[in-house]
Amino acid sequence: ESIARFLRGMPKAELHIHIEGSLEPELIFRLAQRNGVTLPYADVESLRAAYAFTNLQSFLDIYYAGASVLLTEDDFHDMAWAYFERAKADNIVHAELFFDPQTHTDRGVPFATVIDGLRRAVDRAGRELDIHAELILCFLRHLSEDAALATLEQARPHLNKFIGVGLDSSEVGHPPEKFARVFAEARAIGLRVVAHAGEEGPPAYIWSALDVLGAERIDHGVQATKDPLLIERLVRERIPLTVCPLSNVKLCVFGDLAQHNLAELMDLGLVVTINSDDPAYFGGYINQNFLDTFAALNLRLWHAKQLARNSFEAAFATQERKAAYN
Ligand code: ES4
Ligand code: ZN
Repeated sequence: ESIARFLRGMPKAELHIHIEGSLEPELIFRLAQRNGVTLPYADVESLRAAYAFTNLQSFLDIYYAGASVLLTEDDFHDMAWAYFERAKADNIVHAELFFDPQTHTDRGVPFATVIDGLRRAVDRAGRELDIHAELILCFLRHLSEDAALATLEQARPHLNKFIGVGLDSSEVGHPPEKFARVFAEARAIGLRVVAHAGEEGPPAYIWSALDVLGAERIDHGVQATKDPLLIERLVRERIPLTVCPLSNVKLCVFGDLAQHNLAELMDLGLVVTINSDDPAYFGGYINQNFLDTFAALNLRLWHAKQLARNSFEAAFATQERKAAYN
């Protein structure tokens, strides 16, 4: 119907996409073959059949296995380019891509191979698709802060190639405070700061992402509704939440989309955005997230317009660029 057509066609920014989570099973197998990597799955169908998750960790185990086929600069380019072609089809005009260098450097892939392959696709997307994209380096929170500090050192020669840092991977048991020093260092360099918080973890992790890490946006943040004082803070400071509805259902944060609190968060006055997180694993790209969420929660045209506006407000872009988007 008409709302669906509006959602598909409206220009939007995507602010929460793990580029390794855009690796489709077909591309995983093609890269495995190209690189002589053996996968613990016989074919695309049996890999896809393993995509039945019960929580964040059950997903991450398979997500890191999938990323093991990425070895060369071309592999990183091809992965990101496939995402940009999907993004164009969904009318994304601005995208901020998370990447997880430690997943690759810990396998012996040089940092430069990862970021140069991704940058080649980012620059090409600007030229050929008119999509403005940026990279955000995420530290893996299940690893040590020293490992994160070493990664930031490896990134220093490449500071012109990414705009910020984030924090992802296994949340519970790895609070933001664990990474206080590395985020202080990143802020001192002038990098933008985001963090996953309140996906499975408690509201206290959202507080410390803000107060200890200096996060300017919260990735997920859906647990915030458990803490009215925190909601008040997020509203007052216009801290955006990058919400990923299909992800939350696939990882059993909500029983189904009808139970998702996205509409409640919007009604409370939060700057909410809709994003795809790991689209190859969670059942769809950004427009699928919009369409399914709007159907399940019976959202209206004003929600659509608000969500698009929010995505540009929350973006790390110059005021000039944002004005051109709106
Ligand atoms: C992730 Cl859904 C999610 N949560 C935390 N870390 C991640 N890395 C990739 N996807
Ligand atoms: Zn995420």
